[in-house]
Amino acid sequence: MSCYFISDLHLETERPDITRAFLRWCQDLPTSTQSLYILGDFFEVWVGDDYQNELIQTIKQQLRALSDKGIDLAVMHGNRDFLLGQEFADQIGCRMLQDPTVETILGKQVLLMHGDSLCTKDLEYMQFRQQIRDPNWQANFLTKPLEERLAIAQQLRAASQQKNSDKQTYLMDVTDSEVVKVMQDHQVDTLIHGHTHRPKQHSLQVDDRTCTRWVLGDWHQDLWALEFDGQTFNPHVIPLAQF
Ligand SMILES: [Mn+2]
Repeated sequence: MSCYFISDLHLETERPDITRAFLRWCQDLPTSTQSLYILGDFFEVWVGDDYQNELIQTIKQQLRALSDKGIDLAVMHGNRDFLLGQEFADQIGCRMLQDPTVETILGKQVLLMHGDSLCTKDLEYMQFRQQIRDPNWQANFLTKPLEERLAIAQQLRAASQQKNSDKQTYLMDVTDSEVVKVMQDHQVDTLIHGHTHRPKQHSLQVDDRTCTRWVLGDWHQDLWALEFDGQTFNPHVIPLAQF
């Protein structure tokens, strides 16, 4: 029996290779799979549950097939798909997770996050994050016509790409002291997050405990999934070209 963790697929129509790899990976999941945790930025953009296209339909059908098989599906917002809502959750049969969330997974307490809230050195982004996570801002955005929402999303994405290309790399990674703080606050020895696209297993000291921070990989070039079997964590990394 295993649980899997993925994030940062950034699914979009322009990258059919990522969709293809994800669909195949889902179909190949062992029947004994207990849970699938999707820790944010699953979609490159999400402008509301009322927006439909072929990609969204295909992905929703696949996720529904997993939950129908009895796999526990849990989805957390990322900084791109933070508008995934209850309608989406009901359609695919998943739980929406708060960021952060502590879950007991196969007997182990694990802290789950998307990861953007750990990048506290990027003050400009933290301010932007506060704005877009504000329920009033979100409610207001969702009342706008679909065309307008798509146009705004397009602008935000272009602005973010421009900013990130100018940004110094230290701003794009987590703040170490913030990691220690969240692990103290939640009294866990394992943290799993994505967002930074810097996949790695980190070992760190929190008070007198040796802790582990797993950073999930993005799917830009490789399929990237972390498996936990109740004892050990195993990353699965497969080049997208193989699909
Ligand atoms: Mn992200």
